[in-house]
Amino acid sequence: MKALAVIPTYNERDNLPDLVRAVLANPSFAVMVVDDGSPDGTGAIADGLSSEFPGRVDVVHRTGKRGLGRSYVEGLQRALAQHDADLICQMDADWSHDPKYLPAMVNACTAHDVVIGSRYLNGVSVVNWPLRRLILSTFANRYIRAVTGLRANDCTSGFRCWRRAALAALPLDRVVSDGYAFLTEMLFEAHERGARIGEVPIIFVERRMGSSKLSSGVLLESVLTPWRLRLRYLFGRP
Ligand SMILES: Nc1nc2c(ncn2[C@@H]2O[C@H](COP(=O)(O)OP(=O)(O)O)[C@@H](O)[C@H]2O)c(=O)[nH]1
Ligand SMILES: [Mg+2]
Repeated sequence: MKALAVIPTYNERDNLPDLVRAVLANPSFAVMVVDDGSPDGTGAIADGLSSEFPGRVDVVHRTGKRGLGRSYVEGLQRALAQHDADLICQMDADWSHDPKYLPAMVNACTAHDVVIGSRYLNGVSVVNWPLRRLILSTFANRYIRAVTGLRANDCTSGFRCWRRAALAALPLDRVVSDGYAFLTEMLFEAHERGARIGEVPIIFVERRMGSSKLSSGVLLESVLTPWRLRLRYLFGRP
């Protein structure tokens, strides 16, 4: 089965080259980098990788307002429109989502429509996070499960592998949130459509190079989105 890894980037110059090489070490994989005009030149580095691996690295240079959710929408829509991969994965560029887990996720897609690389499947497998961030993330997941009815242990993981048809069934252009809330919203849309959601355990290691783009606006949105999703579920889409 052919697979495509969609990787959003913002200032990931030091992480991207080795990461792309590690993903492409799997012969069935191609990569799409969705760069948001990174000031550190990540976009040009991605172009270089595209020349180094002809036909295996697609690069999207976004302009205008930057955002992780917007980048995913654009990248995933393009993956469906312009690539013929059977499986479409999403992963971060900072090595927190180690490509070594991709084969297990791809395998699990034989029995599931979307497979999550999960930090909270067997207890907690997160390395190098400050305690407050760990508490925030585990609390967020309990909260999301309670409010939305999703059952996955890690609803906010950005490490996912989709069967093409399950991804194509989602109304990507109507997903309005950004950041982590975007990930919850996508999973909720899939759940509403009867997608079989699976999880594979990963050990998530906090980035060593570059910096996190987590912001308080993104956090507030994550608190409100589960309620919006639940209300929409109860009362139908406006
Ligand atoms: N295209 C794009 N990528 C982003 C943006 N913000 C973050 N990213 C990428 O999304 C991934 C996760 O971001 P990160 O800052 O590590 O978030 P954290 O892991 O939650 O701390 C990384 O690959 C980032 O480069 C953005 O606004 N646009
Ligand atoms: Mg990160």
